[in-house]
Amino acid sequence: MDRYPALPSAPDAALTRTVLVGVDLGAGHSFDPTLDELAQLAVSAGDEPVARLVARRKAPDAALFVGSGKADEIKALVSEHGASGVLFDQALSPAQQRNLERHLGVQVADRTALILEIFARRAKSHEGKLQVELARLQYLSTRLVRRWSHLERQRGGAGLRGGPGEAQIELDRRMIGDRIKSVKGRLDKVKKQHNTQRKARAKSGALRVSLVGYTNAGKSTLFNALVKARAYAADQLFATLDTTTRSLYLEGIEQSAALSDTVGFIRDLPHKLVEAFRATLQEATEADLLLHVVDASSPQLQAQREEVERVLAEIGAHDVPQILVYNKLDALQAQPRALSDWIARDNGGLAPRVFVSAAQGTGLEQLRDWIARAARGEPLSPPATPPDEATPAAPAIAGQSDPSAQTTGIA
Ligand SMILES: Nc1nc2c(ncn2[C@@H]2O[C@H](COP(=O)(O)OP(=O)(O)OP(=O)(O)O)[C@@H](O)[C@H]2O)c(=O)[nH]1
Ligand SMILES: [Mg+2]
Repeated sequence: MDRYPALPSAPDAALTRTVLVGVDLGAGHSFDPTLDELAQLAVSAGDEPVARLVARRKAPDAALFVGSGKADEIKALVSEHGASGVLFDQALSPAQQRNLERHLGVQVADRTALILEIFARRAKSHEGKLQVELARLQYLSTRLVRRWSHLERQRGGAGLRGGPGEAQIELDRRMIGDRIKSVKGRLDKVKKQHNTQRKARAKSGALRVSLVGYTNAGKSTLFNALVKARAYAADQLFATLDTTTRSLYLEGIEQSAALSDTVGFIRDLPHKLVEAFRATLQEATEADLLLHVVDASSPQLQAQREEVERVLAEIGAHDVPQILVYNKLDALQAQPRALSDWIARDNGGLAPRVFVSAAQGTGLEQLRDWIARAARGEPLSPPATPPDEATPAAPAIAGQSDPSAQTTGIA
C-alpha cells in the first residue's frame, strides 16, 4: 500500500524529505515531545526527517487536526525545508488527512500508516506478507476509501486525483471485502501448517522460550548471541517481522530449549495489526518462558516495558513466566550495582532480571543459567527465606526500591 495513496509513488526515488508533527492532547493521550521515535520510524520507512514541530491542543480540530495557525506554521516549515511529506505522530481521520494535504500541498500520513508501511516492506515470509496484507485491507476498510492506487490501476487507471464517486467507493469496499476473505482463507491454511509444526515442537518436550520486547531493544542481537545464528539485526524499527526458531543447547543440564525471535512491539501498535499478527504473536502466548528484552539505555525504558506488558496482556501472554533481560549494558553511563536481581512486574510478582550486552556477549552465562533453571522446572521466584547459594549472583530483592536505580537512573 502506498502510505500516501493520493500521489503516485516512486519506490526507489530519493528519500522523501519529511516534516514531523506531534500534538499534545493532554492526559490520556500518548505524546512524545522529542518525536524521536517518529523520526526513527520515518527513517525505517526510508524518509528523511528535516524538521520537527510540536503543538498543544485540548482537542483535535475536526478539519485539520491542528489549528489553522499551526497548519500555516507547518506549511512554512515545508517550504523552508523543501519537504514533500508531513508525518503526524497521532492518528488522523481520513478527512483530516485529505484536508491537510489540500492545505499543505504535500503528502500527509500518520503514525499508523507509517507502521503499516514498514511492516509491508519488512514482511518476508508467505505468512508475514499475508498478515500485513490483511492488516492493510482491514485498515483501509474502516476508512472511507477514496483513492487506492492499486485498485485504481486494476480498474484501468481512473484518475488518482479527484476522489471517486460513491459508486466507486462502494466498489472499492466490495473489492476490499472480497480480498479480506481470500487473504483470511489463505492465512488459515498457513496457520494450520504452523500449528502442526508448533505441536511437534511442544511434543518434543523442549522448553519453548520466546524473545519479546519493544522494537530495537536488541532481541535479534541477543538471539544471535545465544544460538550463534545470523538473524537480521539492525538499527531499524521492526527489523524482524517473521518468527525464527532455533535450538538453544543448555550445557550443564544436557537439554535444548527452542528459542524464538519475533516481531517487536511499539506504542500505539495499530490494533488491526495486532489482530492480523495474532498468529505470530501467539508464539509468545504458547511459550513456557519469555525473555523480555529491554533497552536499558533508553530514556523511555519504563514506558516501553509497560507497553510490552500491555500487549502481552492483550494477547493473553501476561502470565507466562518472564525473565527481564536489561540489554545494552555497554551503553549505560553508570553500571548497575548488581548484574542480576529481582524486579517487580505489574502483575504483582517478582521476576529475575539480568543485565547483559548482547552486542558484546556479556552477562549471557547468567541468562543461560536462568533458562536452564526454567528448563529444570524450577520456579522463577525469589526464595521465601533469606537467599542462599541457590540464588544467582546478587540476591537483592529489587523492584519497588531498585538498588540499581540510584546508580543508573533506570528501572
Ligand atoms: N550498544 C549496544 N547496542 C546493541 C546491543 N544489542 C543490540 N544493539 C543494537 O540495537 C539495535 C537493534 O538491535 P536488534 O537486535 O535488531 O533489535 P530487535 O529488538 O531485534 O529489533 P526489531 O526486530 O526491530 O524489533 C542494533 O543497532 C543493534 O546493534 C547491545 O548490547 N549494546
Ligand atoms: Mg529483531
